[in-house]
Amino acid sequence: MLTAMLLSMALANENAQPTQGLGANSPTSVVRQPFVPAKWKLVWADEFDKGTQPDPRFWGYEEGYLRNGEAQFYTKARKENARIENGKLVIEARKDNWNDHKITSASVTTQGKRPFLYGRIEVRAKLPTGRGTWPAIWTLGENITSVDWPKCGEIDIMENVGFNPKSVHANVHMGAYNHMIGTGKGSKIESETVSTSFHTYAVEWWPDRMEFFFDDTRYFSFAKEKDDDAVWPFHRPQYLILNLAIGGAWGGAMGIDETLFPHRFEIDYVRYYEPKK
Ligand SMILES: [Ca+2]
Repeated sequence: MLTAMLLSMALANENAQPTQGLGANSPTSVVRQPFVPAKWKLVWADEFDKGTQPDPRFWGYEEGYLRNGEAQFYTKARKENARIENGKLVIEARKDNWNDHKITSASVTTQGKRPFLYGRIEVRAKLPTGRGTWPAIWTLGENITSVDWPKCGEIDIMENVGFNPKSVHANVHMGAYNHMIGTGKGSKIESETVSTSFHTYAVEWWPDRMEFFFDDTRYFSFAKEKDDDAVWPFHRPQYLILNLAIGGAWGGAMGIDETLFPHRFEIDYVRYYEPKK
């Protein structure tokens, strides 16, 4: 259903579809700003420590070939591509020719199940690496079904591409600012250990701004200019997406190393906090 919707959107609107970061760069100050638990109240979390597959109360699946000309087929509720293992959500991209789809992977989302509006969304994860990988932690507006992309707004909490494995990207997209028209807003930070260690990727979303974190470092901020959906659609709920794409417009810009499969994107938890009053 979602596949058909996104495909029809793509056809009706050429390339106007969620395509995530694509490397915008906006000036922003980089500051150390450790998380202070006393200032926040945990209101929801998935620690991925129960069951064998993502909890269907909170998570659904995108299915099919969706966007950006990516090489993977996203499967629905297939353990080989998305499973709970050792307290982690493992999203695995495989070259397994399942149902004649050469490369399979998963994209799990909270669409219609767990909306987010303001607060801190924090995801602890270890990224895959290798040419062609494109893991992401991001959100889209729940109203995408009525207003389409980019008007629904998109928050890219983390994107990384395997041919440039040290760079962690944060971006936002909306009607007035998005990469399709060369006005994307975002920034990046460098790390040597995103594929060897777990790190925390977070956005702190306020009614007038967003701040993006890699561990204890704030490396991108985006402020609301005015009350106008074109520049700030972020007064409405968004849903979270965790996916591992292979190839595509950005991830595949330097090709795909097909000798490296399977690739694993491991997510230790998702935690959602509201600021204490
Ligand atoms: Ca966990």
